[in-house]
Amino acid sequence: MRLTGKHVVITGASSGIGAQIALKVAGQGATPVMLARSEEKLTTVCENIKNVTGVDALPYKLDVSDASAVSAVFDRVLDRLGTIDVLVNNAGFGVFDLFHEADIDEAKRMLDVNVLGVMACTRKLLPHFLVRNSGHILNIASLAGKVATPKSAVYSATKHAVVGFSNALRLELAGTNIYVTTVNPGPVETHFFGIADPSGEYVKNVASFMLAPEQVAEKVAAAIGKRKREINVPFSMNVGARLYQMFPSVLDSLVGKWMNKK
Ligand code: NJP
Repeated sequence: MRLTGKHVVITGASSGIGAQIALKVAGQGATPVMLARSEEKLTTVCENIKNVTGVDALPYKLDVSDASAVSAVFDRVLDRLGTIDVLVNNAGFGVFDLFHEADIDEAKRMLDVNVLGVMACTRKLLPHFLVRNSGHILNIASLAGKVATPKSAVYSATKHAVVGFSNALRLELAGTNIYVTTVNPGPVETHFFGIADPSGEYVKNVASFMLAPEQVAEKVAAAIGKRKREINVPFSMNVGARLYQMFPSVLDSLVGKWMNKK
């Protein structure tokens, strides 16, 4: 019960990786505070957590792209619990398309949720963490935030932004007991692909790399309370990402076509 008594706020907790993180931290004694737009899905996930762990997770309806709603919901959570120990910025979505066919309103929506949503939640909670000189922010970015691939220009841009934002924040907080961890998964089997890849083509092409959301959640839960810079999974894709960052031109010409899986 490593996380007993901890209050862990998770955005995008109504399905996929967020729901699994909630289950894992509840299993380690924490109270998950579950944020998402769908109250119905949140209720189902909270019932499952109660059945499996006996923990009462706390659901709150929130669209993270609405900064004033973020502020109001975090105030309500703080009024109720007094403290928040951990923030997992997980809410996000992707749309895979060629940029010349992209809908710019959809691009804006992706930036609003994936980037400004992360910033709004972090900005709201950071003063609370600073007063207590304690806290952990875990941002679910992506290996797409390290290596951009075709048909994900906007999605990759949002995740590069999350990685850059997290890196700067970590340096700003270096003299404190507030940790910033970036989580960069490859493909994970969740509802994400219902929006990102309705044809199923990408999912088929990356089947051998596909992670279960439980695997990512396990690593996230294990990192809580530790000064860990990044979680990069799966191992094979992380090796590829590191090589890419060292030799981008070489890899563009050698495996650029192979990287086009969408
Ligand atoms: O996807 P999914 P994942 N405000 O669709 C919520 C990243 N990632 O678990 O609002 C608040 O099952 C939505 O809830 P609802 C990915 O970019 C994934 O895979 O009720 N919440 C749901 O709970 C994302 O950042 C893969 O519809 C909002 C959750 O977000 C994170 O992992 C690979 C919201 C999405 O759950 C979790 O995605 C990778 C809003 N405006 C990174 N909009 C992957 N799956 O392959 C959505 O590298 N949500």
